[in-house]
Amino acid sequence: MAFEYAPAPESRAIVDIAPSYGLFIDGEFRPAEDGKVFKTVSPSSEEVLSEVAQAGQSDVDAAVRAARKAFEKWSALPGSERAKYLFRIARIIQERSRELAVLESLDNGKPIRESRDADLPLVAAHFFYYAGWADKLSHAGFGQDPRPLGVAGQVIPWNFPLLMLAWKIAPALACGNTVVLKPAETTPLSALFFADICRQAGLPKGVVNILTGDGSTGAALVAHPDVNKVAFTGSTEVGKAIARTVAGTDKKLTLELGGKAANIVFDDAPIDQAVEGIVNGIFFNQGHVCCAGSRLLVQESVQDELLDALKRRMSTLRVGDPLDKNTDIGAINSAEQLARIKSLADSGEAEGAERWAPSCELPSSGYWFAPTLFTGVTQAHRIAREEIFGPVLSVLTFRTPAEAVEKANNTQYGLSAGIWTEKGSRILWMADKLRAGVVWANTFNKFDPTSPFGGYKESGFGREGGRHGLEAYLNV
Ligand code: TAP
Repeated sequence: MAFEYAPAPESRAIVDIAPSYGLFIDGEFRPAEDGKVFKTVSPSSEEVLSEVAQAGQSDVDAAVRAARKAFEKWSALPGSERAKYLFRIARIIQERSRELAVLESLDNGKPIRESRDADLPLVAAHFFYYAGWADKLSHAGFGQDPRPLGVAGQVIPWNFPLLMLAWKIAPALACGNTVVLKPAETTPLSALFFADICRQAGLPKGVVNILTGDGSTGAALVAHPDVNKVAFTGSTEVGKAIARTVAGTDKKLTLELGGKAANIVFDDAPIDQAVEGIVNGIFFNQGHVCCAGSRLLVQESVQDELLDALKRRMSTLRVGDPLDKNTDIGAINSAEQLARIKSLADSGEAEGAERWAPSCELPSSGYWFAPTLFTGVTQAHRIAREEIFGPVLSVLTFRTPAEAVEKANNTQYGLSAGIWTEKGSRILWMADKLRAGVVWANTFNKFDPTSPFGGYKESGFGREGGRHGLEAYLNV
């Protein structure tokens, strides 16, 4: 039986969403030059939240011009002055974090517990962290006089809208660059609220420009001849197209693309702890996570015990209203993404894997997918090879550590991996052998602004976060 979706009214009142928003160019909100707009919809209710300007080529030109003009003064400011603006932005984000968390949950569909306790604290932490670097760049190990690159064109996805914005904008500004950022079409609102925060912080005009729009806006931005640096997070397919656009130019490029992480459980791992890590690894943010632990590799001898415990735990997960603090799994971000998840899950069954999901009621409107696991998965199955980007776990088994490494590395991707074992020496041996940018041991999905993040193989190149994250925005 489906139930009617009723958003928690008291949380909804915390955020004031305007009926329409313009582009943020040169410190002002303005309509697109050709007047085009698109609607942004809440994936949990299908309610239209607002109408947003769709930037065309002339708007991209205007934003890049504004960023170029602002670059002259911004890059000449002492680092300690740039730091003051970044600290101010970080503090305003903290002050407005309840409002931003509700906004993010409405526009993206993620549970409020995650936007409140994970996304927003990390967003503020990122600005604090890079504010601290702004006056210490000559001590960052990149020579005595590292220089900013100029105008950064940044394109981000919908899974962590404000956090991906922070990963891109904070290091760029700390290093003295100016920015034109395009958020994803389905989650434009938190970037527009961030534009308002830039004004509140008194950030000079043109240092940050926000262009809402679809893929064509992103394509025009990365191809713009006066952009010096391109930073992209999203699908491997679009990342490859961007790499082709940028090839042969002097633009610096970083790509954060897809993943198909192995979460590897050995027979000596504490089962309850591992189950929590598996659940967090694949069901956090509805599985819309590039480093999601979407392939569970379990040692054959503990397979039955682990799967029993995992199914029991999955049966307790609550799917539903993102604004309800008891919700574990929110809405799938868009109808398109839901269709993609359904089609890949169907392929799992068609190819002979066994599908299991706890019985759970899904709301009657909005986009939803129950937490699902597949057993009897082989490495040839599409659900073991392709990024599903949804709450779907594929279970494979192994007998020896060498076999676990071989299976974990048998993917086009190389973003992250998890290991669950009591043996420290095995953790170190595995971490050395796994071709993944991040390897978590006895934990998963742990993020910190001080720690560099990025991939091997088709998961992209360049690092974001930490001291390494500065290099992408400096001439070193
Ligand atoms: P993408 O299409 O790659 O979208 C990412 C960003 O790039 C969005 O802002 C998008 O705009 C923009 N974009 C689209 N086409 C572009 C182009 N030709 N040039 C420049 N920018 C362009 O990802 P998606 O459609 O949101 O998701 C598709 C799949 O990508 C997912 O199923 C998932 O597997 C993967 N994905 C991975 C990640 C990470 S973090 N690795 C994040 C998101 C998605 P619009 O939103 O307006 O199209």
